[in-house]
Amino acid sequence: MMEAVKSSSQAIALENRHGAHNYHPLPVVLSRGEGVYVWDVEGHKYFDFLSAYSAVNQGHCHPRIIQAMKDQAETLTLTSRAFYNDILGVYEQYITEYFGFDRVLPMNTGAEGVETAIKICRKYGYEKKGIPADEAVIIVCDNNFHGRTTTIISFSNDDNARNNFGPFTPGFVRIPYDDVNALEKAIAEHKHVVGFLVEPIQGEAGVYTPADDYIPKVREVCTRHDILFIADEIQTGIARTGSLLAICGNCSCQGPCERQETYVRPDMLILGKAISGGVYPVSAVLTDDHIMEVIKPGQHGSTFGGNPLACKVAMAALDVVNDENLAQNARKLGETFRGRMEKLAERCDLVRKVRGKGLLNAVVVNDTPESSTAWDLCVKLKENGLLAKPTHGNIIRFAPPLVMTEEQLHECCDIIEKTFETFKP
Ligand code: IF1
Repeated sequence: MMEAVKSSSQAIALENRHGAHNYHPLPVVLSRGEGVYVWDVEGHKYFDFLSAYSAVNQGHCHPRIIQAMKDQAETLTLTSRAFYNDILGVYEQYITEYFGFDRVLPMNTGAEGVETAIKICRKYGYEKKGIPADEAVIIVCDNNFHGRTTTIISFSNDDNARNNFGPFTPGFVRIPYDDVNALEKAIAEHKHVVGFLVEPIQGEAGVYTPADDYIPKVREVCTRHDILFIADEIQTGIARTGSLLAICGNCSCQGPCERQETYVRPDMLILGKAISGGVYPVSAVLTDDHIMEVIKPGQHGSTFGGNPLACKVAMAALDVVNDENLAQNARKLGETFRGRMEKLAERCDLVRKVRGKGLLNAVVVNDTPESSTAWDLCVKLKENGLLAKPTHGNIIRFAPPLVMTEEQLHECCDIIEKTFETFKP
């Protein structure tokens, strides 16, 4: 058994020597997490304002989720789908009722969930709509982020994510985000459109929140043209934006949604990240019988997909979302956060713009995307006890765990304001 590291610098040296350099982390080495806090190897305490890219919505090491994991881990972790087990069916009923769909296909990572949705959508087009073989087209948006598999980066316009990974998967058309006319036009111009894959808020692009009527109009257009509306809620779902799902609009129901008038129901819903509270890789594609039935035995799956451990963890994590009213807390604290950041913008030139929904927010720093200002600000924030990281260039994403209290949020705003107002480039 290898020895634990004794210092942050030792941990960094080990990663630099033995690991792929596929990330450029902030210079902090975390060794413990609890609720909204994380600690580094030397014992310094920080507020976590990234939540592992919105996977730790329920807070680090939530006791109910950890206990569920421990109990199942001591019982049965993985059977593969070669056999039944006594947990998967219970989970499938739980999650389909929780989100209001007939069926779920359980996977592990978000990208696997997106790939699964793409495969189901294409197969539905061929087998139910008579689209000619290999002619299916799925429409996506500029500046999308849906994962990093070869097919998914095939429809990315982020050079960093796709350069030198070709050849790419065909069958995708990209249109401007938040532009329903562009969707209509793409449908008119391409004969065999089978689906539209979209993030209700574009996270990695810099927390772009579209017009309030964008998603409802997408729903209307997809219905009118009999095209599957596929919502990628991997980052925006699970209460992050102040309702159970970002496509819930402004209702604050804790789900399962009573189909309030502001709820827009997609044909396929893709979930990941906080579906497990960041404790275990869990993703899911939810849809209805007439779509999911195109998948027959042996046509899709994965070794770990729907394993008993994942199912137990996910049920506990989703219980926490409901029982602790995380969507309502995210909505309330998000308004407080944006209010304070907007006041900061009035007195601090460094803040160009604040945007977001619930506790998925971003501050656009008043400098060029090529500048290191956003990064330098995040290093200062770390020194002041708060961890956040730029998305692209000059945009800092602020996304704390949804269990944060009002008092803790104000303490974090104090840190952010102090850091911005004393920043020396
Ligand atoms: C990284 C951020 C990126 C996602 C949406 C699918 C996936 C993600 C809307 C894939 C994953 C993660 C991946 C991670 C950084 C983070 C991220 F936006 F959340 F910040 F990259 F854009 N759909 N997002 O956000 O899920 O396979 O990762 O489980 O790759 O650097 P995954």
